[in-house]
Amino acid sequence: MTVLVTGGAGFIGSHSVEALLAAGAQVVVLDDFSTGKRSNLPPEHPRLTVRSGDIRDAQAVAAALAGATHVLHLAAQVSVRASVDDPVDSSTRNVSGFLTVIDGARRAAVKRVVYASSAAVYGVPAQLPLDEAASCLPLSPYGLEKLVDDQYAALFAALYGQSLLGLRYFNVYGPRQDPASPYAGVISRFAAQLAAGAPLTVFGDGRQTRDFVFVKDVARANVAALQCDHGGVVNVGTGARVSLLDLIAALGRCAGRTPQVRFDPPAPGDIRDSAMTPARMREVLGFVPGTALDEGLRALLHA
Ligand code: UD2
Repeated sequence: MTVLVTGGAGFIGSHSVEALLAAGAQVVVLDDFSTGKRSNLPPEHPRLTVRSGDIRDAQAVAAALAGATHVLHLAAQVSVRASVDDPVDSSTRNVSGFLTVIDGARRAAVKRVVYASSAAVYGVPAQLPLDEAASCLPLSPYGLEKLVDDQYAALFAALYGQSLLGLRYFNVYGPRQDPASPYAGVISRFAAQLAAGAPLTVFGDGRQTRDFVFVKDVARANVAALQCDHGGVVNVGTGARVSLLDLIAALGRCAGRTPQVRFDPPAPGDIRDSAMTPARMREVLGFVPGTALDEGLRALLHA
């Protein structure tokens, strides 16, 4: 297969490119390098082409699609908070950009499109663990944009017979996630604070829970999703629920020292608990994440 990976120089993208190259695929990366880095990708590889371009530019997308059999669409404005600060800019990337890519794929008669949706579509969980039939009431423009993407994908499948699958990632962590951004995920922030000898800043009491999934497992899920032909949406996580206090204990074990912790007021709009059921992920992708939390944290701390 020849796979166009949009956002291929980013965090999840670059790990996915590695997994696709290891699986023998031909890979074309399209990235605007706003947050992605060329250095996240192998310097040279006979089956890798890297192009600079914007997913909102239909010509750039069409050019990158030449010869592609599959698309892995990961390019996006990935920050919930940035979407709250500038919802218009966020929607041009996450809705118009998304539409430009799936419509380009349709015109190019690409066989299969897999794209990044998000657990953010669910909002405050009506029940836990979340399965894919749970109600969706997003709390941010970002969550709404991803939900609109899921609806566009369903519509394109019905209207044009296109093969599309959305992956609703839970809390992805691992090497190359930028800790510097104010929007960074909690694990990359804690890892950076630990490395700097600074206290880990917990928002709230630390008893909130998340499903933390290692980025190389997510890359494997992406490859499996390209190789199957199911449509709709699939939750991607581990099925486990980890509190921030558990996470801090695990970081301490992996670093070989007890981290200092500072408790700050809870973040506004924070969800208390998040958890997914892995049933559809197993059934549709035949995929089970293989990386235990301690193993993933060690890989991150020693990256
Ligand atoms: C995740 C996703 C977000 C969206 C959302 C959907 C990441 C980075 N973000 O947000 O894109 O999909 O899920 O529900 O995966 N926290 C601290 N200290 C810090 C940073 C965070 O205590 O320095 C807390 C934070 O208040 C929250 C938890 O850690 O309770 C996880 O925060 P996060 O920003 O990593 O992820 P989340 O679940 O809010």
